[in-house]
Amino acid sequence: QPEVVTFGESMGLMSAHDSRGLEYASTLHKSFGGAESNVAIGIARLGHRSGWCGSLGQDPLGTQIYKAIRGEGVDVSRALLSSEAPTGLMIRENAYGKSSVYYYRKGSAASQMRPDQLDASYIQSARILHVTGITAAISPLGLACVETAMDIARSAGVKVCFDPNLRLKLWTLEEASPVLLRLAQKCDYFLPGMDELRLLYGTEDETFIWNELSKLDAVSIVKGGPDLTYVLEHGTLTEIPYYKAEQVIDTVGAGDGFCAGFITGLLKNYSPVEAVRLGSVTGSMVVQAAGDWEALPTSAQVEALLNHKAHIER
Ligand code: KDG
Repeated sequence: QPEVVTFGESMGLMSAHDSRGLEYASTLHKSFGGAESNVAIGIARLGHRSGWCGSLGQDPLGTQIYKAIRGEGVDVSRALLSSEAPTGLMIRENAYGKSSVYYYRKGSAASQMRPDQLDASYIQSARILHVTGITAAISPLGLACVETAMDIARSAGVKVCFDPNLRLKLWTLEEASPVLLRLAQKCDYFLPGMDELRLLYGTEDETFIWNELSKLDAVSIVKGGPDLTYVLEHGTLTEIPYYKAEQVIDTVGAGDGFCAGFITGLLKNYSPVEAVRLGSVTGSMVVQAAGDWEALPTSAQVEALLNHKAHIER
């Protein structure tokens, strides 16, 4: 039985490595991504039991993703393989110094997942449910799944972590902000970035933002940029410097790596502030290699880094 349950859309991820962008690339690198499966993989690598129960298409991309997530030690016993809809796809390019992603996920299996397909007892027997605003953005059914899962968890005393993960290529800010701010009221740990909060609350005024956050039941963990994370808990604001990455290769997935470390800290009964410290170490390790989840560290790698163990090359 997993300690953490999560679900959301995992998709094929193709990356174009031509500096002129996707239009000119003749080959693509194939992997997969998905914020929630990234978090589930991160938690499993850190030695805790996670379960991912999203929906994939019964197609080559879907079966590859299913096997890869399972191969990482994540429980996929409740994951769905739909014969009616395909696995979603995203293509990333890095052109002229700018990274962009193109989504091909309308009508995907994940966007058609229904709340009645969630196994309530699976969620109820976890310690933590982790959900993100991406699932809320992909379809009305996705939003219904998120709200249903949050309600199931909260009424069973399961803690809810919510990362708004604002994706303006999936919905407009006008659509997203009332929904994401409503979901923020239903969680125990709210994990936005300050940049997202400025957009969601429609203001640059941080005093106003902190005041709004203090009205939530949740502990807010706010990523304040590359150097700093804030924890707002019962009206007390703590600033935690971000663990510095040795080199930055690919920042995508850093937020998920942070969530994986933070949630693992909660499972170890750390305080939110201590859990954020672990999250900042795992988040900073993810950016040191390419890929959304490939560089998520194991607990041994985290320990070696924190204990300054010398690297033996051969
Ligand atoms: O957080 C990384 C994710 O953005 C990525 O893996 C893909 O879930 C994803 C999305 O919808 O953008």
